[in-house]
Amino acid sequence: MAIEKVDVFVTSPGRNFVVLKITTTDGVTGLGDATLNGRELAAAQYLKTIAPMLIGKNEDNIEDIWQYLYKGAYWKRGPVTMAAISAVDVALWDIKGKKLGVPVYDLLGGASRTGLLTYGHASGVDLPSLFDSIDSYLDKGFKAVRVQSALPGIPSTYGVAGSANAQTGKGEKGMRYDYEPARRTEVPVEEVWDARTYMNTLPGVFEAVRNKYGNGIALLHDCHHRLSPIQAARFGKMIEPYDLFWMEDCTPAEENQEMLRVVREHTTTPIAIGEIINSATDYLTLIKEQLLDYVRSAVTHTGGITHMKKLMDYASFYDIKSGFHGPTDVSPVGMAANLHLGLAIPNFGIQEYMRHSDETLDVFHTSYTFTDGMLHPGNKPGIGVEFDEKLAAKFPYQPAPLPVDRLLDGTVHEW
Ligand code: GCO
Ligand code: MG
Repeated sequence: MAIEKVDVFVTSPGRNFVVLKITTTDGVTGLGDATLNGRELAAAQYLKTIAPMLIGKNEDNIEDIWQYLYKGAYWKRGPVTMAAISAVDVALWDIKGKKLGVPVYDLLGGASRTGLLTYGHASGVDLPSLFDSIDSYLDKGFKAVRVQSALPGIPSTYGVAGSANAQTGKGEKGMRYDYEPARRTEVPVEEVWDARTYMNTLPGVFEAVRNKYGNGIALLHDCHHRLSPIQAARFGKMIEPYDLFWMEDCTPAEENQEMLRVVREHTTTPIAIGEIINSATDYLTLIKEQLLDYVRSAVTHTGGITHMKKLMDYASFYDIKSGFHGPTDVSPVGMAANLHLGLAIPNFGIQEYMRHSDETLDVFHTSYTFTDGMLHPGNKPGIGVEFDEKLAAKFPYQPAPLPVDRLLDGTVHEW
């Protein structure tokens, strides 16, 4: 019983993914996800660097292997390191589940609920197209939707289907977008951002949505790190009447976490943050000072199930809940890992769900299910995802960096 083989794949069925496959001497295989959007090859190279260190290790010792990779690297944390460690960790949980014949959530303490409340991404270039988009999510059974809107005079806006750089899914007009890859090119596209236009527009959009749909549905919104602390504080206050489930990444407080104190002092709009935070230690202040309500990390980017479980257990003592990152740049393997963890922890909040494209799902065969607005990881042993290596080989990597943002005067801004 030992790790015999470690394979790293970079494939691009619709978008780029980094997949890890670990095979044991008994022939059991496990899958992990190390997709780092726009920097995929860096994560793949990290995995290739650590692959020989894994050979011969006992695959049962997940915690020990985690510590070996984390402490043994000396260079701790960081998105590339933590995505690579995550891939190994999830592959080992997958193997353990398969060996014991149980789904991973069972190994984490069992199911704490029957399914995971999920939110989809609604967006519009104007109110009618936004309403169409919300309707299409409600028709599909979603009970929670993220609402993003285009801004007058700004050609393309983050998260909006139909804006200049968004790639709208075929045959699903107004329903889905794959914002990333913004374009398959080596050099990022550039976009424009203006906070004044945004602050003048969005509260009216939420008001119109509440007037049309009432208070029964949960509404979420992603500010994508673009507001200054005082703008975020004001924005949170302005949107309080519309009762948002959360405002996400209202200010770039991943780096200077004290910035969130300013926001907290002024508004009761719940705060979600962390999709680019990649270690539990980077949450210590945020949690202890209760500067957030929802942890946005994904298992893929934050050291795997082992590390995220510790993070969420600590958060539970402060009644802080999960809102794991689930964009299409988290592969179906990473998504399944999110779902197993989310089903098991007591402090689950909500799960983001951007359905992967059909091309992606031809390569990754998933067993998670979506019913009535809820996701469930399924009951197959392990994480329940299979990877078609032959088909994956037909989709070679193509560079697709995330966009870069500039203010109206050309200054580079947070994207
Ligand atoms: C989200 C995110 C994504 C990220 C993307 C970057 O809330 O889903 O903000 O849209 O921008 O995952 O790779
Ligand atoms: Mg986000």
